[in-house]
Formats: sequence, structure tokens, C-alpha cells
Amino acid sequence: MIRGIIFDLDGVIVDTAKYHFLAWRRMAKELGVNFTEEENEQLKGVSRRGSIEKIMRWGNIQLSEAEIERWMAIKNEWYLEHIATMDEGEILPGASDIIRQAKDAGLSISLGSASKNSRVILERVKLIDEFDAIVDGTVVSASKPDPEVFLTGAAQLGLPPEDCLVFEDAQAGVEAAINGHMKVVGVGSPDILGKAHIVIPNLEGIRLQEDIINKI
Ligand code: G16
Ligand code: MG
Repeated sequence: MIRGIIFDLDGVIVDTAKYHFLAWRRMAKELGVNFTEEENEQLKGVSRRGSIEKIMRWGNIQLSEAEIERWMAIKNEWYLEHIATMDEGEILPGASDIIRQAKDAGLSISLGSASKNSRVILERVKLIDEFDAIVDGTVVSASKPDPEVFLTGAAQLGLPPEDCLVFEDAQAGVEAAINGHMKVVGVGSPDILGKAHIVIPNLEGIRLQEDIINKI
């Protein structure tokens, strides 16, 4: 029986991928490499470290350990400048409503994000008080598709993984939920998220009980 919901952040609750893109593209430009929106798509759900390593590989550039650390810090400063102006208007359609439906149904809710900036973002969009647990890149070490982030979320809610339902927009995130023996709703394209138990294009108009829980 589903007793808890774990939400990914970027791509499910807010669209911060556009801000990651601007910051990574600025870094790539300074390093003299190209960085496309298609490449940015492949960074969804990937950690900051994993992202810079991919950009280095795509751009065929080498950086020392110290330079990697420095660029990650600079990229994050630029990213923080973008998210500093976020407000409730940036919550993706249907996300607040699904959270409300979960709470009205007496379900516990956790965040399960790769981001180290999740608390800042949830504060900016005024959703931070809705969560019973916040598990993000500051508390877990293994990246999705490792299930650590979701298993930690389930544990913090005091629930077995089988009683948790994950909402994810990234392939690695869907795999992480499956690896953790949880039910997972893919939010996005079935071409990318085909392993999920249910795939929906977005959260708009979704009835949590009828459209998801009863069918999963
Ligand atoms: C998010 C984004 C990723 C980003 C990662 C780390 O994951 O989808 O693109 O690289 O967080 O973010 P930060 O640099 O803020 O620590 P999620 O799991 O919320 O989709
Ligand atoms: Mg995501």
C-alpha cells in the first residue's frame, strides 16, 4: 500500500534545468568548448561532479582536480544568481496540486533530489514546509541510478521502500527508484522513461488516487 511519495525536484516540481544550462554554457564558453541544449538534457538528474566530467569529455578537455573544484564552485555561483530570483510562479503546473492531494490523503512526502541547492529552491518557491523529509545531494553520496537518495527518503519517512511512490523526470532517476524496489511515475516522454510503472507527460490535471495509485 502506498503510504509515502518521494518527489524529484528539477523537472518535477520546478524547471531549474534552464538555469543549469545557462551556468554550464557560460562555463563551457570560458573554457572554449561548445555546450548544447541537447547535451544539457543528458545532465538531468546527474550530480554536479558527474555533469562537469561529461562536459569535459564532450569538449575533449582536461582539467586538474583543483580546476574541476574551482569551476564547479564558479558554475554554482552563477546558478545561485539565477535561482535567487525564483518564486512560486516557477512551480511546474500541477505540482502544488499533487502535493496537496498527497497530504489530504494522509500520505507522507519526501524530496529525493541530486541537487545540493534543493533547500534554497524550495524556500524560494515556498514549498519547503510541505515536506516531511528532504533528502538531496548534501546528504547522500551515491548518484542516481543508485537508489540511495530514495531509500534514504523512505527511511526518513519511516516507510519500507515498497510503500513509496517516486515521481521522476530523468532516466537515471526512474532506474534509481526501480533499483530501490519502489513504484515510479515517469514525468515526461515514454521514449526516455519507458521503464517507469506509469508515464505521464506532466502533472497537470493528474488525480493522484484514480490516475496513479489505483493503476500502479
Ligand atoms: C538536479 C538536476 C541536475 C543537477 C543536479 C545537481 O537533480 O537535474 O541537472 O546537476 O540536480 O544540482 P546542484 O548543482 O544544484 O547540486 P534532480 O535530482 O533534482 O533532478
Ligand atoms: Mg529531475
